[in-house]
Amino acid sequence: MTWDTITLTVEDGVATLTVDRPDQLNALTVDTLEAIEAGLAEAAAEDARAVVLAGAGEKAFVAGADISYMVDLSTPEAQAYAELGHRVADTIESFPAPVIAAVDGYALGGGCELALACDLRIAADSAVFGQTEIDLGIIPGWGGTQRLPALVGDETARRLIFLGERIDADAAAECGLVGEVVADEAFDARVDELADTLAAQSATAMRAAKEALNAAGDGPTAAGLAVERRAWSGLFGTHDQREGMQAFLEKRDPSFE
Ligand code: DAK
Repeated sequence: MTWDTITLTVEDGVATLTVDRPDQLNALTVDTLEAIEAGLAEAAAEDARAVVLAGAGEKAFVAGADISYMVDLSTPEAQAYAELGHRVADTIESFPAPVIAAVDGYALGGGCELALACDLRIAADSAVFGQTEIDLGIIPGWGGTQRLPALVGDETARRLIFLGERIDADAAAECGLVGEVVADEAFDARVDELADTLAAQSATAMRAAKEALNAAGDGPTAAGLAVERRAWSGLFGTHDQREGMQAFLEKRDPSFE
């Protein structure tokens, strides 16, 4: 199968799914989210024993949801987009093998949330993380309000979400957002090694371990995710959402109410 916005390879049990819109820093459109969903289904059909999620190009893992797509969304359209996004996150979380976010470059907004939905996060030392939605007059809408505090604690999650701070890979490791930081030049080899190691384990035990860990209770709850979806969609059509996104597209600072 081929898609315009992702590539998928499966080799020796390792599926590598690469978001492939480097000119837009791999920002996520509806097409991209649908392609990720289809790519994961294909990886499962090929019995992948580990999945690597990556971004094409030198600059970004994923620089967020596509702002030019979101700028004019109405609340019902935002709701439909949110449903799709949450379905993709569910697909990652319920994938029957571990999924690694290989973060090389920017992981901002929805890009950071995409990484949060994965089982493990590994970062190149030039990676940059952030839940920067507040700068656009919105909030994380793809599980960030639920998964981030579970990983980094409530105080740090509030700082990241309220301030839209961008943090480097070492700071991300320090707060528990990533498990491992690797020098840029050694990054691809280390990602391969980690994926191969996971793929060499018992797939049955791995699936059981993932299922049990997912049920441990410190992950996102359905109720929490529903509150987030509602709050996120409700911001579409507000002055600040329109202004925040228009300002990004016009490369100027926003003027919020
Ligand atoms: N959307 C659309 N285009 C983007 C983009 C984005 N998120 N990020 C970058 N681009 C585009 C830029 O507009 C530019 O396009 P041209 O001007 O060349 O046409 C091109 O990529 C290169 O970017 P820059 O010229 O800005 O490159 P710089 O190196 O100067 O800066 C940057 C890189 C990553 C610091 C900067 O591009 C930036 O700040 N980008 C925006 C990052 C951001 O705010 N991300 C959060 C977006 S809000 C959900 C799904 C997702 C979400 C929520 C819900 N569901 C489905 C429920 C999340 C929302 C978000 O992610």
